[in-house]
Amino acid sequence: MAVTTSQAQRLASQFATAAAVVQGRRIGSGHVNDTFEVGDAAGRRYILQRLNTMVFRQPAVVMANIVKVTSALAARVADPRRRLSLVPTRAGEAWLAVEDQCWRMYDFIADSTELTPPATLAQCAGVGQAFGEFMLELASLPGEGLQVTIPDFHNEPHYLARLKAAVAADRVGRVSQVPSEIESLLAYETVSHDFDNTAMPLRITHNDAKASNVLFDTTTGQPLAVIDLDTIQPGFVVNDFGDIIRSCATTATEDELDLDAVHFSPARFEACTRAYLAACHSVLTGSELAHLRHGARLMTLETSVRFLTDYLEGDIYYRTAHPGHNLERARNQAKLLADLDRHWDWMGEVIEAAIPRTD
Ligand code: ADP
Ligand code: GN1
Ligand code: MG
Repeated sequence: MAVTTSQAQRLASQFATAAAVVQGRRIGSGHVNDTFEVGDAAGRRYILQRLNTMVFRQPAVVMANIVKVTSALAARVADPRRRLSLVPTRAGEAWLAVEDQCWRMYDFIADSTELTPPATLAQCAGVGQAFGEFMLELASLPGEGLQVTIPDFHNEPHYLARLKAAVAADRVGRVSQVPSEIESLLAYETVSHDFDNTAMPLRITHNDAKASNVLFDTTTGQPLAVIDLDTIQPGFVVNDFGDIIRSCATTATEDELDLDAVHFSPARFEACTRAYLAACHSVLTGSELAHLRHGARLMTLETSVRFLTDYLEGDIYYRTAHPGHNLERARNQAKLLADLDRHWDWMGEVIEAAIPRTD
């Protein structure tokens, strides 16, 4: 159900803002949630978001994870601009339930911007550094850890099975338009099963580690904070690395229509990889290091498969601007995947060379 800015502004009054909320506007490029920037009469700004409960079916569990993570970060990261901070409701809760919807508020990180996509190699490095440091901060999260909020979120065989099911059902009659797209993605089935994660530790991972989920300081150009914490749950670090690469080591955004403009960028790959490993290599195991490039391939495959599946199911999951939008994104990611694959051996060499040596 669509939500208007004035509805959001009204709901904002139920959170513990410093003064009455007097303004609001929709912002962000996310495909799933609704995000608003609101301001109060005292001139303070906040982020108000509606969690998409069709996607996040257990909002209480999502928010319990976010409370744990933001509390742990508050204890470790002194600068409030370098982490997300929840603003509680006036009743002292972490979030607001309105009918079956979940709303929550964060402090606004001023003078910051998302980069979609990063324009420079330094910005690519900033994304790698931010997610590397974020993982490191959470590696020692006390307590019993986090709960799973979306099962099978990065399970490639699961997504390929869903694509096959969507093809078989052909609910909206689109299958006949895209036989080659379906065939080329299903050809990756062996690859997606050829990934032994049994030796890798389950960690607290972000699981949506794309470039737009890092805020950069508009004055210094440095990375500030990792945001968009809804998908944080136990996972494999290689998937986060993979999403960094998918979203940064490309010459175009996910929405680029001209496939000739979509290429894997070796220089961007190298910048992200060096910065990521400089930040967090000290905690990564041999198996994780050996599988980083698998993460890049799997996350790009997964994203293409999920966009194509949503197209075949009638655009029910991602926010789209027009009927072919999911198909365009699926083709874009498939192009990137094919190009990335041509650099398979090279990626392994770069990763190996980017591991800082202590001896
Ligand atoms: P989505 O799930 O829709 O991607 P995000 O949590 O990533 O939502 O937020 C969408 C956008 O809103 C971000 O890319 C960023 O531009 C802006 N944003 C989110 N949180 C903050 C914040 N605390 N301070 C400033 N801007 C923010
Ligand atoms: C969605 O919400 P957003 O735009 O940050 C999706 C990710 C995809 C991404 C592709 C919960 O992220 O998994 O990788 O789109 N989030 C969810 O851009 O499905
Ligand atoms: Mg986001």
